[in-house]
Amino acid sequence: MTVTASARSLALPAPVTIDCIELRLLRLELVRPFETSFGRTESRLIPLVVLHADGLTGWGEIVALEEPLFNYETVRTACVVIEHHFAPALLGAAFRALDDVGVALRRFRGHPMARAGLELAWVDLMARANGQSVSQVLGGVRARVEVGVSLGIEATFDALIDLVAEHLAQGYRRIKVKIKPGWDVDVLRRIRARFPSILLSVDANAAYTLADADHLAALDAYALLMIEQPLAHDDLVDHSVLQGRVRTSLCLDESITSQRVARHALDLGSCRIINMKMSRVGGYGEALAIHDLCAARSVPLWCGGMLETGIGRAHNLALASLPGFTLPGDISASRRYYARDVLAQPIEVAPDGTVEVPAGLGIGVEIDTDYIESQMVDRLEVGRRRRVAR
Ligand code: OSB
Ligand code: MG
Repeated sequence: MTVTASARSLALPAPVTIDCIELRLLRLELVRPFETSFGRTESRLIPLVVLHADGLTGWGEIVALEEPLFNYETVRTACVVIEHHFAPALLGAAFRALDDVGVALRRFRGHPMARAGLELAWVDLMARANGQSVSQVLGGVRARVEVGVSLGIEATFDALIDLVAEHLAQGYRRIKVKIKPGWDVDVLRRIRARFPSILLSVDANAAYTLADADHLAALDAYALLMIEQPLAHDDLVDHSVLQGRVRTSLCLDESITSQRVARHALDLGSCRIINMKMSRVGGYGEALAIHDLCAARSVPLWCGGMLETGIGRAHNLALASLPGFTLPGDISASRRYYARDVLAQPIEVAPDGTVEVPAGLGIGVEIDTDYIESQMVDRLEVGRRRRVAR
């Protein structure tokens, strides 16, 4: 399957002018704390992006954590860089093509999650204005995508085993467990004793060093689909050495920050699988470039997650409908993380472990603006919203 160039080069019939950029900051509690090697998250502070252009609206989400634990960004740095740098570069500009927002921000360095929040909102707006779904605009080829679930570090082995069983019963097609030194081999031994043949992977979030190579090679005994980001968040070279010493495929998450870095990682043999997070690479433009690179080289690709609300999740579903996504993504049901999502209809996982790609306009989901309003703790508006009668 190939993605047609016409889908990608799609542009609005006439340019629209971005007149206002809103950040609506929500505080949402997680249904249970999520612990990784870098820390424990109990609730999230989430800036939703609302882009306004000539009476049209688009929605995006910023997934930065409150502290710089995953990458260097935080909720606050994202808000500051948008308010003072990114928004002024977009307001008043006339845009029509898919990559116009990305191109307008190209001269700025870094801050991919802030950048992605804006780009996501723009692509939603553009698809809506064009009467299409984001999946259609991108050249998506699937109506449903296969999903797995990411399970955090728990207080006891039994608690984790129960969660694995619960999520398998819900249909999830792949289980990923978070690991760190002291919570790895024993966990896998117990999971494999109970579930010998499930699709299983681990994610270390950069908790090990090359000095742990022999220890990590012991994970080869558990028939893992992959070991995700075992070494430093910005490393490629040590991962390449490690890949030479373990049989299990390495997958990079934190380290893959652009198409160029992805190419370097593949050329160096630093990984055999790539985790795609649009927010980590700066949005749709860079994500599509990485998708095309992986597709051209037959490198397995899957869509990662950052505890998104339904808005970020809907964007991830649209992206994961592209042909190059060949492994189940970390795109779980709304209820995996939130008792109540920001959507009128929560995202659900079917018993066969798939999620429907929303087919409505834009990201294709109905946004519950009243609920968003009720959970809002702060709001930032740059530019002036024009009242357009339509
Ligand atoms: O490394 O994939 C990760 C969540 C927050 C930060 C980093 C990661 C994760 C997850 C959860 O693993 C993915 C999800 O279900 O959204
Ligand atoms: Mg990861």
